[in-house]
Amino acid sequence: MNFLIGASAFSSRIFSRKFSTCRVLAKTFNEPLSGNDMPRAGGIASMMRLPIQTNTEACQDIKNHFLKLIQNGCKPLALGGDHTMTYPILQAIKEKYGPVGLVHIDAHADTSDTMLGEKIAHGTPFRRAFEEGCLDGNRGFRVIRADECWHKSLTPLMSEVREMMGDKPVYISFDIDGTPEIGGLTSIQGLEIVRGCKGLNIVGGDLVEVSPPYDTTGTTALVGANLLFEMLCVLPGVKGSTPALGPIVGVVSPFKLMLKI
Ligand SMILES: [Mn+2]
Repeated sequence: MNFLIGASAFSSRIFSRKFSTCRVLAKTFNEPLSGNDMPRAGGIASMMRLPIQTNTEACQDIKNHFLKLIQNGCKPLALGGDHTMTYPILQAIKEKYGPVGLVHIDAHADTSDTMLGEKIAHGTPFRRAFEEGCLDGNRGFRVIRADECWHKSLTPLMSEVREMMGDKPVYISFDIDGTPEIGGLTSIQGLEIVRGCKGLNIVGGDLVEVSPPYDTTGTTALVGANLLFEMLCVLPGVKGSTPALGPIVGVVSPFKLMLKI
C-alpha cells in the first residue's frame, strides 16, 4: 500500500515531471549570486526508479547508487519524494567525507526514534543518521523554530550558520513539506537560507517532499525547482561563467517507495 502521510510513493515521479517543466520556467542565470551565466552542471537526470520494495531495501539501493555517484567527486543534488531518502544519501556521503554538518530546513525535526513502528521512515532520517555517525555533532546542534523567523530576514541567521559550519563538509536538506503545516517560511526566506549557504563546503543536498496531491496548481513544484536551482548556484566553485565544473555537479532524483507492501 502507499503511505500517504508524507509525499506519496507516486509523488517523486510526478514531481520529476513537474520539475522538468518548471526548470524551463526557472531562471537560466542567477544574477545576485553568479552574474548572467548559467552555472555549469553535469546534468539534470532522473537516475533511479526503484521497484516496489521495503524501506530497508530502498535505502540500500539509494545508498549504493549514491556511493557510485560521489566516488568520482560528483556533488549530488537530489529531489523527492519522501524525506527518508536523505538517510541513505548521508550514509553514502559519510563514506567519502566522514561526518558532515547539516543545514536542515523542515516543518518537523524528523528525529523520531520510530514512526508507526518503523525505524526507517520520513520522520526518523536524522536520528538514524546521527546514530550512525553520519552527522558531525562536534559543531553543535541548533534548532530555530519557524515562529522565531516570522517577519524577519534570515540573512543574519545564515551568517551565524556559516560561522558554525566553518569550512568542513556540509549537506543541505530542504523539506518543502508534504505534511502540510501553517506558519512556515516564505519563499523569500527560503531564498535567503539557500543563498546564505554560499561559501559553505557543500558536498550534497536535496529538496524533498513535494507532494502533487497537495500541489494542485504546481506552485510547490515551481518553488522547489527554483530552490534546487539556487542550491546548484551556491555549490563550491560555481561562478556562473566559469566552465571549470564540467561533470562534477549533478542533480539526481532517487525515487522511493514508502513502508511495507
Ligand atoms: Mn522532513
